[in-house]
Amino acid sequence: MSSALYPTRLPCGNRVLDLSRTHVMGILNITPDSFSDGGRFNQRELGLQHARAMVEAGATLIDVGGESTRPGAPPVGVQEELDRVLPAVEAISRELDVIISVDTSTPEVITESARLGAGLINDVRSLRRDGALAAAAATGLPVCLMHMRGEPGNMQRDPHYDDLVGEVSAFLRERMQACEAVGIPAERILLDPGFGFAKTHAHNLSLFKHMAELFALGRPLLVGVSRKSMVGLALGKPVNERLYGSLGLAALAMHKGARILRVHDVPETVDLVRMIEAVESAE
Ligand code: 7PM
Repeated sequence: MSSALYPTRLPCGNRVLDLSRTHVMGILNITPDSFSDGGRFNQRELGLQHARAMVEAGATLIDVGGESTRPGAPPVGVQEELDRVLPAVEAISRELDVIISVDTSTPEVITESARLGAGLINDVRSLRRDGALAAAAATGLPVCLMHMRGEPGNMQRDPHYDDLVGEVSAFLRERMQACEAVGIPAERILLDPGFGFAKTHAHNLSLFKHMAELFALGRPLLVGVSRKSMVGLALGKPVNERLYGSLGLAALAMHKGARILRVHDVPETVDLVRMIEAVESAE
């Protein structure tokens, strides 16, 4: 399962990601509503502090996001997203030894983040927005393509699949081809099943169980399940009580061969990864 079929050295701007190992990607959400008194300077300091703590705890990537993908959330304007994301990218790039991933679908954010030191484009819309493919191609950076149907605003409206894994796989293959057509080669692509995006609870569980089938696409997988409804519904727990369930899924994703775990709880997940690595590297 974990003997990779792909090259293990992934250049991400001025850093290299070693895909022979499992990495923890820490989530950094930059939204004005996350702190009540949020002046921009204060926001920036808090964001940098949080990023620094995650890097010190062992995150090798920080995923910076300025647009809420929450179902029904109001869309964020381009300028507002730029104002949220770019200062964080700039500060993290200057201060910390980490690969910066930008969680965005917006061409202007892709272009400017790359200029300020981002190393990876993470787009829940798989570069389907106008201009996003060209913008990503021009950066020369790797991209993470994630499965989703529709838009965050309508994706949970009665999702249906005849062949869940087959349809997720076909979608990702089509997006890989769209990338290759604009000059983003397969070697620069990461894939993500998109847990919680246009999927029922049963879909999420089944897709997780059969995740390894997606390795037929020949690219490393990134998995984001941290604190998601998949955990909440299985355990009957609110978002602040989903740590242990999330860690269980992280261990299982790693066992199935996922290479990047996108999480909120970095120290706990890094311990988990290191523990599994200790066993798997034993004689
Ligand atoms: C509300 C709903 C808030 C959903 C936040 C979310 C992923 C991602 C997100 C993922 C990749 C969350 C999500 N999820 N990028 N961005 N994979 N590649 O729970 O699963 O963090 S946002």
